[in-house]
Amino acid sequence: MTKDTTDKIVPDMSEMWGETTVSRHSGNAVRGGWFRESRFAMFIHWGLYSEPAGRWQGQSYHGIAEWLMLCARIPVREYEQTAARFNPIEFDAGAWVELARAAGMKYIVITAKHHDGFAMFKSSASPFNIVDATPFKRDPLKELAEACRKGGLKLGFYYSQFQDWHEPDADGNSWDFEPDRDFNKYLREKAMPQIRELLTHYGPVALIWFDTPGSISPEASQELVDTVRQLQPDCLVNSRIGNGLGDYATLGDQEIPLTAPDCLWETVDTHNDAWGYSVLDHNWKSPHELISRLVRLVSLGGNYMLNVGPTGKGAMPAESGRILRQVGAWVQRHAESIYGTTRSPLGLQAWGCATYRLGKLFLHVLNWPRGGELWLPLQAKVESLDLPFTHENGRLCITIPELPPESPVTVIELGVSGLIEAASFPHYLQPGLVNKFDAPFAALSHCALGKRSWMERFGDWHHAEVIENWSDGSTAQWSFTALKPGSFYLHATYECRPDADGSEFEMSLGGQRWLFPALNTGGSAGGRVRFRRVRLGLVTIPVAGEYTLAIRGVNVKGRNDFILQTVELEPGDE
Ligand code: JFZ
Repeated sequence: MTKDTTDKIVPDMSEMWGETTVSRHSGNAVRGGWFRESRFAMFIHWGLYSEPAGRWQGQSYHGIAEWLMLCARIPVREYEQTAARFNPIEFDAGAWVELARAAGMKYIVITAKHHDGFAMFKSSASPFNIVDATPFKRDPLKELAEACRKGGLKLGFYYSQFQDWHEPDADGNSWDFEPDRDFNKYLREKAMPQIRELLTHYGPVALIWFDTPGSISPEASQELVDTVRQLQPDCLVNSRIGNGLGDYATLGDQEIPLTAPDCLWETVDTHNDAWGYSVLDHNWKSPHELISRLVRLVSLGGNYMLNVGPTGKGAMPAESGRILRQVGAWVQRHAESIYGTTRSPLGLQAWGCATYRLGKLFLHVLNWPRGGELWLPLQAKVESLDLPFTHENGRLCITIPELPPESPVTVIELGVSGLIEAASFPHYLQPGLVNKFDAPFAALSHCALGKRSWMERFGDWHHAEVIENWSDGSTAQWSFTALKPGSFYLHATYECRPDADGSEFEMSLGGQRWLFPALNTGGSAGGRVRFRRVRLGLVTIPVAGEYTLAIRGVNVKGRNDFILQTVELEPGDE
């Protein structure tokens, strides 16, 4: 049996979950040095919920498994009994650290206490902890801290400061407890003492990863930050502490943005769809996909923290090990292109992206072009490159083999001197590839850039940057340089809810222009955005040169029922 828990239980999740603003005090840059260098980290969601792993009393709870207690509305007294059968005898801190190292990860952040309120460490502030409440009796965070120290990795702790479903005075549990609460009582009696324990008993703590600040008060956030500062001045705090008090920004879960914030930041991601271990989740991402996500973030100056969910027995799922080792083998080979690199002056290209360190660009070819040529706009002087190339008028054309020489992702190293011109967009129409024109890079008039976030399964977030607020006369346009003539299929990816069905738009490119209708892509069930990629027609680029691709609203129906995510030009005549 399946229960759809997506819209019924927590209608206003996004309010609970958002918070990406950070404090700008000058200490961040210095204390965050190691963070910027590291680039790649392991996130571990492990707790009582790992034991039931998405199933409760014969029912399935698809989605993020660490929310089981809420999704199944399990009474505290019943949930507590899970502790009696939580005995993770296969837990081996050394093996986890070895895996993180093999994956090329530089630090680990583990759930010390998630929303269910169960402490994965010995705590005098609450007996609801792994040492006092389970047959296991060991403190895994102690063992992990020791293994990290030996293995040369930094360690940070996830701590749910606002939600604690075990406590009547914290936020989150509406099925056991009354709405009137004394949050300060919980803060003083559990959260603060436990954070103090974490910062005094486990050696140097690299960061505390707070989460779901919800409506936590500025005073409470500040008190938490002050406590961290007082006990471990070098310990970083992420933006989900709330109220803009973090040292660095945590973007939306699993968010691979097209543009980057101007501060220290990270994205946390899953290698399947859940954080905590779920027997229902087999949707593993491929090493190619994970490497693509890593290098796209690194090219924008961000960190990538990739999650694994060990089982209730304390074992890493076999798939996690296999996938992480494959990613790691690649990362180790290309270490120079990842660690310590800074935001790339070259923006996202049709073929992939670049990472950057002084004097070097690393071209990560995520989509291998057919036809033997890879183009990029580059004003700097090319000092070294192992492949044949031509470089004229700021246009670099590299001759590449028919097939990618390396798997999962080929990297081309480019030695450069002089200032590299920031050439993020307009970009080149790369021959032999699908060329994407994304929302944030469009010049807009009478429409606006917006963002949509929604859950597919429960808690499994997706994000899209879109062009919204269309009306008659609204225009989105992208300028680009075509290097060769050719024919291309034009595609648009949009959501068109029923009220906007049949809205008319005009596309124009070069001398060609025609009208097309937007076609109903369906309602938005459970707040989900349902995009469709539609082929609009065949267009011709008659000669090499500068072009503008424009989409204009002609007869737009509905009130913001049409949103456009991307248009694409796909080679049509090969
Ligand atoms: C939170 C937790 O609720 C979840 O269990 C997990 O620990 C995850 C890493 O963090 O979930 C979030 C938080 C923020 C967003 C989405 C899910 N967000 O802003 O998109």
